[in-house]
Amino acid sequence: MIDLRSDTVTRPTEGMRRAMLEAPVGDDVFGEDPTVNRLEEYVADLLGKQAALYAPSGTMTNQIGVHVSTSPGDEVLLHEGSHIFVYEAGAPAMLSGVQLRTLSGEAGVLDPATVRAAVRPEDVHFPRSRLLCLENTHNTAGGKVFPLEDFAAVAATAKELGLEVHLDGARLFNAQAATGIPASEWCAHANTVSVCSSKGLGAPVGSLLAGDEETIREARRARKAFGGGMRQAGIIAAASLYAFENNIDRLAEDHARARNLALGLSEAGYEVQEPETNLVLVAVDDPPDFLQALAREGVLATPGKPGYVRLCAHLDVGDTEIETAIRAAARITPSAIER
Ligand code: TLP
Repeated sequence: MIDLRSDTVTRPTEGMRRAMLEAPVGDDVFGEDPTVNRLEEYVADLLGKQAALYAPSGTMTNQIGVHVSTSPGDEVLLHEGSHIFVYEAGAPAMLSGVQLRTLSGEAGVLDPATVRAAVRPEDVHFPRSRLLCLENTHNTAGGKVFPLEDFAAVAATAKELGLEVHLDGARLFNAQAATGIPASEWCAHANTVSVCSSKGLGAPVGSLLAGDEETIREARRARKAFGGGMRQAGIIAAASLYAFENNIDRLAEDHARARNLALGLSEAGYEVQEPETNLVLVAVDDPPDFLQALAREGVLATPGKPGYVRLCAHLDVGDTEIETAIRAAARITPSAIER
């Protein structure tokens, strides 16, 4: 089976496993795990933030980000296709008692006018608009980069209107690899940033929330409350540290493979959205049916935005697997069937 469902399916490499085996550990709830502490410092530095907090998942770091910037009853503005809205099981309502207000925007981008129009005036009837969540790269848009200038402009509007900004940067380093712009440049416009080591960077688990020291102190409390306080977590944090140290630059290889995949699929007759990073969206009439047919041909993918399936290039697939996947998909296109 060629597994193109997600970059989350990668297995730790030899070097990563060795780093895990050799990691010095302590009790991280006491702040005594040297590997976790090193990882948090490393990532804070990488993102240009004062501090960072290690947590089990991107969902948890997003939810902690939402939690530390809001109070129950507040309103959070975010794109209608954002991961926090679509894929996090209603957690903002469950864990933070906030209301989500979804906004539209091309390719996952929100513009300043849309945000300005959505922010509520001060009035006893209205919820308080408190937080804007942005996502880069944008998953349901097909791994699109949020252009830095647009990001800075919408974040500036949010701040002017008294909102905080949270960046879901689960695949932020893909944006860095695609543009050559350091991840920290986007982070400079956000109060909190969530990044994942378990996506394209290839760690088995682990995300970090970065921000200023006071926010991260609060975040540490929220992590405990959400059940994410871990003990000798250095064992897994070592994999994340290895991922950040070794696997950022190679993301460009995934992007090249995603481009090849897109090209091969469009040559086979598919309507394919041109990838900017490692995600490829393919339009199909009946996504569940198509995914089953593709699986019968030995390739796994997932549903994408409505009417699309998503295929993902990652650390565990090489050029051969991409070629095989193209041939498998070509066998099930209507044009291939007619021939
Ligand atoms: N996304 C997963 C699925 O949940 C859809 C994937 O396969 O793409 N933010 C973004 C933008 C994400 O894409 C994801 C994972 C997360 C947050 C959540 O990360 P985890 O899975 O660690 O909770």
